[in-house]
Amino acid sequence: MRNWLAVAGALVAALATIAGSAAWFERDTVGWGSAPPPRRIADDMVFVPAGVYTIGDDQARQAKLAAFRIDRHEVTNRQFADFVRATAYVTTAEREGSAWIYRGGDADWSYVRGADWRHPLGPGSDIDRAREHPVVLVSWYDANAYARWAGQRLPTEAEWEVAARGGVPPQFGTHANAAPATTNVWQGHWPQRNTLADGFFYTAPVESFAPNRIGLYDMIGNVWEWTADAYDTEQTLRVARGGSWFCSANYCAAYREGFRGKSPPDHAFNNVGFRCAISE
Ligand SMILES: [Ca+2]
Ligand SMILES: [Ca+2]
Repeated sequence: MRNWLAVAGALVAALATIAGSAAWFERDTVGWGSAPPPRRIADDMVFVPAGVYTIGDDQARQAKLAAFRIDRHEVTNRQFADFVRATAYVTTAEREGSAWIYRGGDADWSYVRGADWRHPLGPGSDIDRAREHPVVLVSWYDANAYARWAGQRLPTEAEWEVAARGGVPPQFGTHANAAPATTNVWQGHWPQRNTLADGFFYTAPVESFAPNRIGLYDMIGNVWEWTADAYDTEQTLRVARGGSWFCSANYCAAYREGFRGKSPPDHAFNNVGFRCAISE
């Protein structure tokens, strides 16, 4: 099973050996679960004024938007835990008993029993030291359930892109394939090498990197973010945006504002999360 959000060229998935996986986990100590210095994360939102904005990846299109606010950072494990505590919500992955995780090596994505938002690397993993990391292994339905509880909603695809661009119109025909230096993506050639130049193999605590021009963190990288919209008229896939820690230049150069990722709404991956928006 390919991660729909990995996009990029075909690659035959081969099962990683146990030894191979172990080696990758060893190198991961700097990434998933590393304890960030204690700091207070403000869960506020950023205002985006009404307007007609130019967006698009290869081609300009106009998006007419009403004013809205969007979360400054991806929804964290701490926030999602508050939701689950208040509602006893059970996620899609918990109901199904399995979810999609990447365990290093060239096995691509594995449907792992016991993987869910509390166990983002499967059984034996936890989020004890990852309260301020983005929640992962949440389906599109889970993201919507959280948003409803919070009195919010998922941003539309256009809202997400306008916010990510932060007022800078797209420059067409200038896609840089190289990984951006100021966000959590995959540096090096996937899958053989992750240089960890950004310090993280998996997720980073939100707000670990500089914000964009309007104060939004991790719009690009860290985790893909579900949006409200269907990918096309077939309505079977939902759009996610921004790329993730899994995106490398050779496999998934999706770490840009205009790139349209897609995934079935009931799939949960450990590189996909979300943030919320609210209409003014
Ligand atoms: Ca990284
Ligand atoms: Ca992100």
